[in-house]
Amino acid sequence: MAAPAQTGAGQISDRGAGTRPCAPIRSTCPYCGVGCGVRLDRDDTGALTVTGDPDHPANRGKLCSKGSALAETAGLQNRLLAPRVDGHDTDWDTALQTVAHRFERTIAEHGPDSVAFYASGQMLTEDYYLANKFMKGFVGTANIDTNSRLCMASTVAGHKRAFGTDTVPGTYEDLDEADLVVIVGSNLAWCHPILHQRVLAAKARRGTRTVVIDPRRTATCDGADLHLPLRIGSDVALFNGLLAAIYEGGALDAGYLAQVDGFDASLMSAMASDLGPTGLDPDLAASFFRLWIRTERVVTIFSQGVNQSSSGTDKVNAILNCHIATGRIGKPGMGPFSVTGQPNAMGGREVGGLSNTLACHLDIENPAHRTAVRDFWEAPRIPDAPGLKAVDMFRAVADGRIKALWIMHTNPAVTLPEADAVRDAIAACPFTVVSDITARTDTARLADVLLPASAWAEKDGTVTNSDRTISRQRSALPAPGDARPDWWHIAQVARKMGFATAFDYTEPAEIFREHAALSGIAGALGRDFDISELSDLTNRAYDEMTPTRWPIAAKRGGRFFADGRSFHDSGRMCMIPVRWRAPAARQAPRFPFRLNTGRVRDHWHTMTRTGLTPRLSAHLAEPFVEIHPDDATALQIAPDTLVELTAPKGHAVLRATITDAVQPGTLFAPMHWTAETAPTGRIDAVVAGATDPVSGQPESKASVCAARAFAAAWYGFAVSSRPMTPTSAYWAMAPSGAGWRAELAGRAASQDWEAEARALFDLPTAQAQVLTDPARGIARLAFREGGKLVAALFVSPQPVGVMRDYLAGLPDEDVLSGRAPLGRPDPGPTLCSCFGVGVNTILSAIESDGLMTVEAVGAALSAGTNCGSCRSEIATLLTSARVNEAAQ
Ligand SMILES: Nc1nc2c(c(=O)[nH]1)N[C@H]1C(S)=C(S)[C@@H](COP(=O)(O)OP(=O)(O)OC[C@H]3O[C@@H](n4cnc5c(=O)[nH]c(N)nc54)[C@H](O)[C@@H]3O)O[C@H]1N2
Ligand SMILES: Nc1nc2c(c(=O)[nH]1)N[C@H]1C(S)=C(S)[C@@H](COP(=O)(O)OP(=O)(O)OC[C@H]3O[C@@H](n4cnc5c(=O)[nH]c(N)nc54)[C@H](O)[C@@H]3O)O[C@H]1N2
Ligand code: SF4
Ligand SMILES: [Mo]
Repeated sequence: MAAPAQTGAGQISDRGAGTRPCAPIRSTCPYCGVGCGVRLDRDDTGALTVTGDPDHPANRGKLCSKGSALAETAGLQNRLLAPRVDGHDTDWDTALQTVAHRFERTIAEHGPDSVAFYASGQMLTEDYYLANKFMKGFVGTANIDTNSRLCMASTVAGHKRAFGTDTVPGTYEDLDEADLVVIVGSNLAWCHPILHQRVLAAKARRGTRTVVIDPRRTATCDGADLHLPLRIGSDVALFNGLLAAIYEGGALDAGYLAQVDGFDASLMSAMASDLGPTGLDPDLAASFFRLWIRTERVVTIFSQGVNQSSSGTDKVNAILNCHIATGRIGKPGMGPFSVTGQPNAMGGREVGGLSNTLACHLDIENPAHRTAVRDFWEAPRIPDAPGLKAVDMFRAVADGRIKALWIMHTNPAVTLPEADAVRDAIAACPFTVVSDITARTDTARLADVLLPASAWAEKDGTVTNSDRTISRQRSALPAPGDARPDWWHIAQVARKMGFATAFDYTEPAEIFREHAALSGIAGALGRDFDISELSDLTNRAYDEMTPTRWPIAAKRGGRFFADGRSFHDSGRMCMIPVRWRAPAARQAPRFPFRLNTGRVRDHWHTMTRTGLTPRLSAHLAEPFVEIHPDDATALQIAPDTLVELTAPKGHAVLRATITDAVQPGTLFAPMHWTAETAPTGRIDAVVAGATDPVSGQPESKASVCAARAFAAAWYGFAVSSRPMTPTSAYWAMAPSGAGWRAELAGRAASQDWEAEARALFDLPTAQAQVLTDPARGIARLAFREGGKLVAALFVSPQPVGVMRDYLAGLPDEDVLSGRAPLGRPDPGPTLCSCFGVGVNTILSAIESDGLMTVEAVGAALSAGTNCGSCRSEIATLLTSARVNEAAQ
């Protein structure tokens, strides 16, 4: 089978002048922090192809399912093409003047702390640097925070406590050279797929052992040597147990410890700790400890299961303590390794985008650092105390302390905890500016001023990935309409506010040079982040820059901490005594469930890009909640029905996925759905706003809620060649190859399904074929225009049992039966999105051809042979097929 097309349609014809075929351009994937290199090719029709860059050190040519589908998301669908003020398109000058004027007036009347900027780990370093310079240096407030507060803040705080700076010691090569890789609170297989494949390749090549520590059984557990399903929030107890075992097992590194502060207190705390809170079988924990103790080369990967917790910073230090105590840090094949989520989460840390950091890993509370930055920027002022952290920032918006707000490259009305309150706060804010590539987001819909941003393939800059490698993003397409890069939005507003000299940039290279020069000052002040070698890059050298990891090898051997020296004033490493605390929200009879949240394989956050492609939407097409079979039975929740979650501050309705992958009493729901795609699927409406006391990071994985069956009087499945306008109590809509598909449900059945359907599809006159059985509550309707099927609706009192993937293709056949003509099999939900292979197809091939391995499935069906992101799910199907066979 040929490789799937990776060509995006329709980008060029509407982009006007400047479009021409070009030599392959090297750039970086705009999704996760792995930071894979991509090659962008444009043919003479202007169509874009995106392939992996074989020369990039992060991925050596590979891409995961999201990266492989990039070209399909580079079109103009949903793009915001002109600035808008109060809902009306306008010119840039008017929009910029409006923003500058309102910001100036608010500052004049209420002081600089009455304005705020909410930025994003997806902004390029140049954009981010400028946002920080603008707010901290020129507006004069530290009220700039970023969605990295929801993502990396606990790691930043943990690193600073241990190392004196926010330094990630790991490199990707460590994963190739480790003998043990421990994966804590990270679904690496779905969220950092190319790194996961790297770990699996090392396993196949040299027998690397892997351990997964996650309360859920995830795709990452497949093939792991051990899975420790600890209780949510109990990691500190587990790693304290490990530290005690390290001590008892004689695995301390006395030489390294000679340069460490805090060992005795940390050990005492660890010895006083017990494994009770983890709920783990002591033998299982003991085998993990033994493996860790006897394996010198151990890398501990961690991400949101660690960070997004009210004890997130302590979890980070509990992990770091074990590596420091054994001296297993900063040497080949060993070290703690926080993997970053967003493509430029690391760059955001370098520019100091958080409200409690300055720039280049300098500290806002350090007078010498402040003076150095102020002098460098020639800034009129610089705040001497941290500003508001994300959750508090939006509380300040709600209570009126913040009166003007600029949101760039993030969608807080969906992704912050207590999202309904956040949405209402933004709506009530006297002045909100949103810079986005589309107006169709929950946040953009609330903006007073909308500024159109150039998208990923249209702009230039740099990003830094999880292992500190700085890579270029390069433009391959002209920006459509009036879209402009984010740095330009900021520079223009700053200029109009009277800061013309300080924001007199014409291109990103100038900003990058300035950032690199400032890092030299930070380096001279003893900081880790010093890329001043790059401060005199010519424009051409910047254009041609190849991936560069800091510390730049020549200077410090490319590594940190192997020598036991830290960036604390004392130069000593710090172990931090930590004690387990329960998650902030307590389970109670009214809210008996603990709610865990996270990601799915093929979607990126609020889906403004991945949601455009049918291929990526076919893997999981609607919001769902994983619930344990015992709980489902107790609550009389049947498979595929809907579940209603209620929490003190919000509620959600989601499809039930009954599975023992989650523990009894816990639920898992993904974070991706929005008012645009499934209004009751906004899971952050249910998530409480508790935060970590040190980092301010929200506890996105341990809220409490109640669950019950949603009382649906009817369920519906609809397909249409055009977007639909559902109004039912529950709906979720996704693109399909031929148009759109939607799942629907309501509390009361309609008396007139034809009228309902005509309104849903906006087909007042199309020819209808209707089959209803009011007694059984069944209705099936098909609509044709010019004889061609354009829409269909299937209604039933139970979850609708039709062949969804067949119907989604809007076949020109009699579809009222809901099934393909006899003999044509139903492929089922897509598992391999590259080759469009469904679950049923794979299962029947396993059964009929006796396939035993992922490779055999690949050889028979191609599934899993391109990006490989679905390989662990194929392995799970193979296992379950074997289990079924054994049971028969
Ligand atoms: N497909 C996809 N990939 C992505 C993203 C995306 O949206 N989609 N987003 C990117 C971003 S910004 C980020 S931050 C990363 C996030 O990457 P991950 O951190 O891997 O993703 P999550 O699914 O948020 O959470 C990881 C796991 O933490 C577990 N967990 C929950 N509570 C606990 C706990 O108390 N202890 C432990 N040990 N584990 C726990 C959850 O069960 C979950 O499996 O992914 C990046 N990559
Ligand atoms: N319950 C729960 N909540 C979570 C999490 C969780 O695990 N559970 N994870 C948290 C984490 S780790 C993260 S990182 C956040 C992510 O949450 P967000 O950052 O809020 O989500 P995104 O969908 O990535 O939002 C990015 C926005 O930028 C827009 N955009 C795309 N390209 C550009 C561009 O070039 N310029 C501009 N200006 N805009 C652009 C997109 O259209 C979109 O609206 O969510 C957090 N929220
Ligand atoms: S792993 Fe996938 S999403 Fe992450 S950077 Fe690579 S291709 Fe992009
Ligand atoms: Mo993130």
